[in-house]
Amino acid sequence: MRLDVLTLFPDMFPGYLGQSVLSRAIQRGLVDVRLHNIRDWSDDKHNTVDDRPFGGGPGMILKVEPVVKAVEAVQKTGAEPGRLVMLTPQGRRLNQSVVEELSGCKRIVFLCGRYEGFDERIRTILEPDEISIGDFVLNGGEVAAMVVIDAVIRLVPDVLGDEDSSGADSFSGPDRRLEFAQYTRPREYRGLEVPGVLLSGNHEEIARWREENSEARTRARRPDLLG
Ligand code: 6GU
Repeated sequence: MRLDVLTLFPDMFPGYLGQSVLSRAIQRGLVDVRLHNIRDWSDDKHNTVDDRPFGGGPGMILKVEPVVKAVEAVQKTGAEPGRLVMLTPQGRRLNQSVVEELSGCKRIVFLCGRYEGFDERIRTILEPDEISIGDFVLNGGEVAAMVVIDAVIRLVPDVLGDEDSSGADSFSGPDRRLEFAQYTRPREYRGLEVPGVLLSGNHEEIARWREENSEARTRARRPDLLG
């Protein structure tokens, strides 16, 4: 899978990309991530990418020319333009269904905003798939792009080993429930014991316990998921 990120702050990404699951996926050639600085497509002598809003108001707005040029130039490289995802609190809310949908793309181009927002004509011209990671405001789309990348990459074939496959994750599978409680050694800690059934070796009973535990937790914590 090819991922391109357009941002004013490309340096926010390498630390995150260089660790754990994602760094292994990149090293194994399963994911190819390219970072692009939108400022490289500004054509005035001060490399301006933002300006004050017409009509007044606080903050700065990302300018239409450098952003449109940057996106079009990046989409022209590579075998296909790919899906353009704009990170903004006004987008559709990210959930595991959206993640699954994106994981089917061969290429995704992420457009991260900063400041108070994008010139509206960027939306009109580029018609991006706008995504929000929740009903709160971040300082920019960069962390949101990392969230989307992290969630999508888990679903790319072979990125996770069998050891930590994504099939049993919370929100995965047809029923979209929370995952059951898990335990590892020791069997007892501060008087708290691991449920005996998990030590029984009876796989049928273990499966039933997990099913019930998953349902009970979902009912207690996220009844909205049960419909
Ligand atoms: Cl995608 N961007 C920003 N700036 N804030 C957000 C967001 C995105 N999703 C939730 N809040």
